[in-house]
Amino acid sequence: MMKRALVTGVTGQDGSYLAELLLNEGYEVYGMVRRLSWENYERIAAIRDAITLLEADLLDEYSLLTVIEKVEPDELYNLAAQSYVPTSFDQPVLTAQFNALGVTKLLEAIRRVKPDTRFYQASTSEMFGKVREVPQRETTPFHPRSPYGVAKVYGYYITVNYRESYGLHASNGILFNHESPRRGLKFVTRKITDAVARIKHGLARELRLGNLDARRDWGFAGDSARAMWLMLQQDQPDDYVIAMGETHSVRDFCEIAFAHVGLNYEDYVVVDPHFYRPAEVDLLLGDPGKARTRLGWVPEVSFADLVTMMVDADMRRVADERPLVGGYV
Ligand code: NAP
Ligand code: G4F
Repeated sequence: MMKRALVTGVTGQDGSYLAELLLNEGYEVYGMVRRLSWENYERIAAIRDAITLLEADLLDEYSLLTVIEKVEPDELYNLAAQSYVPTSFDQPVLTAQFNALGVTKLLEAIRRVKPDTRFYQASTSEMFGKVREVPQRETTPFHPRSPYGVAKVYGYYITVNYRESYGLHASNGILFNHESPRRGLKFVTRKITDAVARIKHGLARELRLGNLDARRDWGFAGDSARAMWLMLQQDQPDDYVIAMGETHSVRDFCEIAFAHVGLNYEDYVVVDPHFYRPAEVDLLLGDPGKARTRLGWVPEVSFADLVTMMVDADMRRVADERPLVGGYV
């Protein structure tokens, strides 16, 4: 019989890659979506007919119970969240309701309806925040620096707690930043690659950014999705850091992205304090040793290839947006 997987956040970057992977692995795939006034299914357009979408919201525990009763999933991947760190400073309560209490609501629904469901929680390197050691590994203490990070620490520990209290097969993936051409346009990598394409096509003159010295351990979202799936294939639930094991600054990212189309980032990037954060995460560098050894997880896309993949995709997309007549400079 086909295994059934339920993915919350299926319309997001990671949800779309994970749903594709699960289909390729032969799963019956269900995606949880919230009702919006306008459907936002662009990222899952290619697989829309191959998956089943069900409406529910992390804020509404009854809708979660109903979805789990309907699907009876073998595996549930909780990727839904308010995922943008700056928004968490502006909407700290809503962020906690989605990213902290939402996880409890899902775990409790699983416990009541189908306790043998394997559960994946999308935890994050933002929990390390003001880092206590370098590189960060599964045993590194947390020190979150944003309401987003604080809420995710709650989500992490409630997952551990349901595993320890009720014996649920519940695992945390502590994922470091992962990007792709499907990344939201506000996140720094995509903001840069979109701007590179617009500048190269003569549609923009500058790119305004905040802290160019922040360092991240950036990988490819498709590689991250494989790690999520591998975690739920293990006999025992556990928590894993998923990272590339290398760190680069925002400035490094700009340099490679602009150079890929023959431009010098220094001619276009303007530092704008508007994009500084009340508290910053200066340096993230993960140690993926446990995932490599226990899961056999090895990323396939390098940092440099990720940057050029994103620039190339935005160059094509922006070119297609150009009007047929009138043109741009
Ligand atoms: P994303 O592109 O922002 O997608 C977030 C998804 O959550 C969207 O499908 C969104 O639905 C859904 N969602 C938000 N609030 C919801 C609610 N109340 N009820 C139901 N669905 C809701 O994020 P992502 O980059 O794919 O990240 C996926 C998960 O991994 C998130 O939990 C994020 O915090 C975590 N994470 C991401 C990274 C990373 O670098 N990407 C690293 C570590 C952890 P709409 O389409 O309706 O908005
Ligand atoms: O791309 P970012 O907004 O991602 P951030 O804050 O690291 O969070 C992402 O990764 C987390 C994993 O560690 C996820 F949990 C989370 O959901 C999300 O996917 O910012 C990266 C860095 C920051 O240090 C920020 O200050 O880039 C710096 N930055 C500099 N200028 C900027 C900008 N970030 C944004 N978004 N926009 C700027 O103009």
